[in-house]
Amino acid sequence: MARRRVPRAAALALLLASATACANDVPKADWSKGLLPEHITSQGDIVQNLWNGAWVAALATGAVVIVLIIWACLFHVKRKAKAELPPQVRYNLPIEMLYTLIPLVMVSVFFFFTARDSRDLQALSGHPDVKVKVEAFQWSWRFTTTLNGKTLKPVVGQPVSDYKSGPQLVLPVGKTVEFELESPDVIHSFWVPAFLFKRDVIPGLPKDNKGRFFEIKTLDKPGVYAGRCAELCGVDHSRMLFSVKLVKQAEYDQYIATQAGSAQ
Ligand SMILES: [Cu+2]
Repeated sequence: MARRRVPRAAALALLLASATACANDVPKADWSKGLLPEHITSQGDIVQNLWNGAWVAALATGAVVIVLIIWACLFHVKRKAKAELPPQVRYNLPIEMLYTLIPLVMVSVFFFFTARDSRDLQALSGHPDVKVKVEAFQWSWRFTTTLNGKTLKPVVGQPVSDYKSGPQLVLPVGKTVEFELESPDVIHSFWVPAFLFKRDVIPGLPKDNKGRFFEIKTLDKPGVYAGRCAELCGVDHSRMLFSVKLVKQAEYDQYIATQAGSAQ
């Protein structure tokens, strides 16, 4: 029996190793951020705060409920000697109003913060520093950058198994970027986990539909960040990978200069 266990353990180790090798584009979940990955946009601050607040509220509610359960178990058990019913509280108006009002207040508080934050996350300044048109197709991405009235040559990708070899969108730090999403075929979803945000790319949305647009302000966190399609869109959906590279302004100017020859 002992002899059979060794290969099984080895096989499990191999499986785990290959599973983690596939998942190299998954950002590290950070306990200090409530298991969210580190974010690279100022909109990410909003999401992080909403997430933290929701956890605090949920844990506080949980704590109150657990204390009430323990209190009821300890001090309101039916004594064996007394067979009669304890005092009943049916049709007790104040208590029934309390049952209704407390959840109503809790849901309203959640609703208020969610509505306020989704409004802020969808806000468009109308004058972004950089505009990026994102075309999602089966099964990759085409990024077309426009800044200062100039449109650069599109970056077009193809299905890949490593996000680093997928199409790369280069963006400057500390700038506002407006995204416009378009799909010629099926529904995709544009997801950069480090944005703490994703948006479905729905074919056939009218040109002025707000669902096509969103805006971010990049933080000063240069690096290469993974992106993917988050809506099952066909056979090569899982290979619809790309990357976002955040660079300092000087490096971005250089990048633009190398693209200038091909600018339209
Ligand atoms: Cu897709």
